[in-house]
Amino acid sequence: MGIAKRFKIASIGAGNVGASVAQYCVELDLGDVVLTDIVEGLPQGKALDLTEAGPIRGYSSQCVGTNDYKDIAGADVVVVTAGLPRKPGMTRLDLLEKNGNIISGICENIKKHAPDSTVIIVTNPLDVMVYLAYKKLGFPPNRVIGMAGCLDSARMRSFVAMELGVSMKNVDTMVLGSHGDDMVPLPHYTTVSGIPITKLLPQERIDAIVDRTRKGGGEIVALLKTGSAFYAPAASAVRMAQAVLKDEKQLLPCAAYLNGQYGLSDIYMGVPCVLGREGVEKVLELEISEADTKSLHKSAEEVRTGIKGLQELGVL
Ligand code: A3D
Repeated sequence: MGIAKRFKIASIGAGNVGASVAQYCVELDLGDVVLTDIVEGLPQGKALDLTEAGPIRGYSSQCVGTNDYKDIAGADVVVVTAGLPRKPGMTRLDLLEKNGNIISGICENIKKHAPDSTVIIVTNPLDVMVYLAYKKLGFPPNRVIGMAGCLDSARMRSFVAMELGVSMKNVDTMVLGSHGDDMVPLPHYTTVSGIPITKLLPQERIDAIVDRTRKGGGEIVALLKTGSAFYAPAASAVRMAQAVLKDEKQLLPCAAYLNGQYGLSDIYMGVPCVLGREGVEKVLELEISEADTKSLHKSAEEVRTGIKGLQELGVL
């Protein structure tokens, strides 16, 4: 029997999402975690606290906290959550300049210390930040992935399950496009144990679920009042990290680099991806309606506006 490899995961940003990423990783015994932040003591304190939970929760993965990027050396997967979260009333594009500069600096360090890693970006505005990271890292596009569709589809799955009173595990769905109001949830690819939801719910309930999915991030922001969602975002990023580390060939919606698929090029957008050891190993081109194609292209326009914004600001 071969000896199992002990993976290393770097979680950059030890805030709400980053610390939850670390927690889910150790709970799943996915690998050892290096939690990194610019705030002194924050990653060290959270890492020590997680380590002390280990004997009770029964994991053997280790978590260390650091302010020094040298410690991410050898990471197999790097999850980037550093940046400012969206505040109530703030659009994702408001965050552009601030988070753009943060991502640029972090990419320099990833390039230097973990040049062979696969990078998962979570920082908003997601589709623009992952494109920026791809440009700054200079890695092949399959090794730079954005987390959004996985979260948006998890939200839609939970809303469908709540509506029908069935297990969330029975619901499957697909959400394309950018992470924001222009995302494209696909009810026609949403099923409950193989049954299309179009056979289970009237159109107006489906429309309401689609609308709630689009506004899912804002719903949590409005409830929390400070900060934004973190449990489901972290769980989604860890789902993706697991698919890469364990070479699972999982079909998940992720923000991937497009090179002509869906009629879009040189842009990151949410599309169905097969995730494995090589990162995005395949992008699936689904047959979608004319209206959905139109929404997808509208959503791409939003992303291009963000990219242009970064160029005008001199960040890209
Ligand atoms: P928060 O709890 O504020 O944590 C952010 C952390 O980043 C803080 O601890 C900061 O100190 C740290 N940080 C800032 N600059 C740097 C830097 N240069 N290097 C290292 N660490 C730094 O926020 P959060 O964890 O709630 O959210 C983090 C990001 O994820 C935000 O941009 C959110 O908008 C985004 N987010 C995206 C999604 C998606 O679905 C795409 C979901 C949830 C959150």
